[in-house]
Amino acid sequence: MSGTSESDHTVVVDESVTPNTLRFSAVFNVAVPFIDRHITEGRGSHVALRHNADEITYAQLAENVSRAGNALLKLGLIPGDRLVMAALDAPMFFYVFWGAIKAGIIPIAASTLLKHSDYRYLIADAQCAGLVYSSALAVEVADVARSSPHLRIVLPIDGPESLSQLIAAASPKLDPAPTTPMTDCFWLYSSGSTGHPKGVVHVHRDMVITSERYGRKVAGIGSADIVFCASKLFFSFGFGGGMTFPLWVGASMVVQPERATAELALDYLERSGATVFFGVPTLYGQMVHAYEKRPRRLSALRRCLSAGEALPATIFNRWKELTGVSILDGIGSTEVLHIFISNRIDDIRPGTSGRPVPGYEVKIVGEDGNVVPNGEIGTLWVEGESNARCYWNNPEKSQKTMVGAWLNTGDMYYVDPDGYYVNAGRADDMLKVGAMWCSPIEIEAKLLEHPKVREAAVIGRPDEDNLIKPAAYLVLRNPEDENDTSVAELQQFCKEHLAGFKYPRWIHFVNELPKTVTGKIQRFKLRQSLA
Ligand code: 3UK
Repeated sequence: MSGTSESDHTVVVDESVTPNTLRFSAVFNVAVPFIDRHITEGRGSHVALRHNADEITYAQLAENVSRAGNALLKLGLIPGDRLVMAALDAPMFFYVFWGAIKAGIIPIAASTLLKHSDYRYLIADAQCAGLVYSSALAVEVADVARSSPHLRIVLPIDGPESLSQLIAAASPKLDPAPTTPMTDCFWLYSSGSTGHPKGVVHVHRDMVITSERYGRKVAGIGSADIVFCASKLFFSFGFGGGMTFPLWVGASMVVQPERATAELALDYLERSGATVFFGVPTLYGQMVHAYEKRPRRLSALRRCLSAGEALPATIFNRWKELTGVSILDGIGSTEVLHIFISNRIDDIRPGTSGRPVPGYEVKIVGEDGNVVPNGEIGTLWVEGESNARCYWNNPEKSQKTMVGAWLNTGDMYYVDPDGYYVNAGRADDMLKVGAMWCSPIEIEAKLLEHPKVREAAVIGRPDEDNLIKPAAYLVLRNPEDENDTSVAELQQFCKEHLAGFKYPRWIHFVNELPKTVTGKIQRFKLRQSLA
C-alpha cells in the first residue's frame, strides 16, 4: 500500500521485563498480525478453521477476509461505520468480522439469542450503517431496518443473494485501513440489572493484550493446538477462546454453530482431537454427569479453561478424576475483554479465581473507597490495557464504572491467606446463571404479571453442583393458592415468557418480604436468611 512501511501493523513483545511490555507501531490494524502475519511467517498451509468436514487454511482465511472487506466497502460502507453482525459461529463469521476490521469498519458481534425487540433496540442504539445476519435468524431481525435511520445496508450472510456471493466475487487483495492501536475496533453488548444492554467499545490493541497476556502466557495455547470452545463468539469468553487466542498463535479452531449441550461438546472433543477446551462451569457440570454415564476417549486433551461464573471445587475435582486434566478457572468480563485473574497450570487453588494475570493490576475496595485490609471482602477493581474505552452513548454509566484507568467489576472478592482471590458474589443483585447474566428484577417483573402473585423477590442460590440458580420468594394474593400446583404453574409461566435459563428453580411462599422504609425489597436480607 502506498505510504505503508514494513514496520506498520506490528507489535513487539519485550520479554526482558515483567510484566512484558507490548510495543505497537503507530499505524496499526489488528487484522494484520492476527490474519495476514501467518502468511508472511509461512503458516499459510496450516489449518485455521475446522468446520464439519471442511478445513480452511490460514491462506484461505486471509484471502476470504480480504474479499469480505472489499465486499463491505463495495456495498458502500466506509471506515468508521458500524456493522452489526447477528451471525452464528461459522467460517463466514470470521471472514465478515475480520474483513470489516481490515477495512476499518467496526463490527458489533451481537448475541444470536436475542429477540426481535432486542435487535431493534441494539441497532438503533449502535446507530449502525449495516446489518448482516445468518439466514437462520431472519425471523428475529426482520423489519428491524425501520428502527434506525442510520441503517443503509441489510443483508443475509448466507443463502441466495447474500453477502457470501459478494465475498466470492470480490478481490482477494485489500490494503489494511491505516488505523492506530487506540482506534475503535469492535464492540460487544453486555446486559445489566435494569434497562438495556450496553455497547462495550474496544480498540485495536485490546485483543492483542488479552491474547498475549492470558491466551498465550496463562492458557498456554500454541500453534500446534486444536482449540474447541463451547461458548459462542459473540460472548467475549468465546471470542477469546474460540477465535482471537488461537489466531494469535496460528493454532487450529473447531467451529460449530449449534448450542453446545454436554453430549455434543463431548462428541466434538472426542472427534476433533481437540487439545484445548474452553467451557463455562454449568457446562462442565453437565459434562461430568454425561461422562459418568458414558466415558469418552479424550486422549488429546491437555488443557481446560473455565470462566463466566465461579467454578465449584467439586466440579474441578470430578473432572480431573475423570479426564486427568485440570480446569483453570479465571474471572473475566466483556469490559476487560477477557480473563484478568486466573489459576495457573502449576498453581491451582480449586474454588478460587487464582491470582492476577501479569499485566493487570487489581484492588479490593471497601465502602469508604479505600483498599480493604487483606482477607476482608470488598469490591473488585481492575486496571489493564485491554479495558474498554467506554460504554457507547452512556456517559453516566461509563463514568461510574470506568474511573481513570480503573474499572469497577461490580464483584465482591477477598484474598485468602495464601494470596488467592475468592469470589464472594456481586455488589449488585445480578446473577450469573450458566455464565449468562440474569437480572432478578426481570424475573420478579414477570412473576408479578401472573394474577396469583402480589409481591416477588428473586435471589441466587447454589444448586446441588454448587452453581447459582434463581430462587423466588412470593407473596400470593390468595394464601389458599400456596401449593405445588401453583409452583409448577408459575415456573411454567416463566419458562414461556423468559429465556429458558431464567425460571426460578425454587419457589417459596412467604407472608411478607423484607423491605426498606421506602418499600424497596431487601434481597440481601433474603440471601442472609439462606446463609
Ligand atoms: C462473572 C465470574 C466468578 C463476574 C467473561 C471470561 O463472564 C464474562 O463476561 P461477562 O461480561 O460477565 C462478567 C462477570 O461474570 N464472572 C466471570 N468469570 C467468573 N465470577 N468466577 C469467574 N471465573 O461477575 C464478572 O464481573 O458476561 C469471562 C472472559 C470473558 C468474559 N467476557
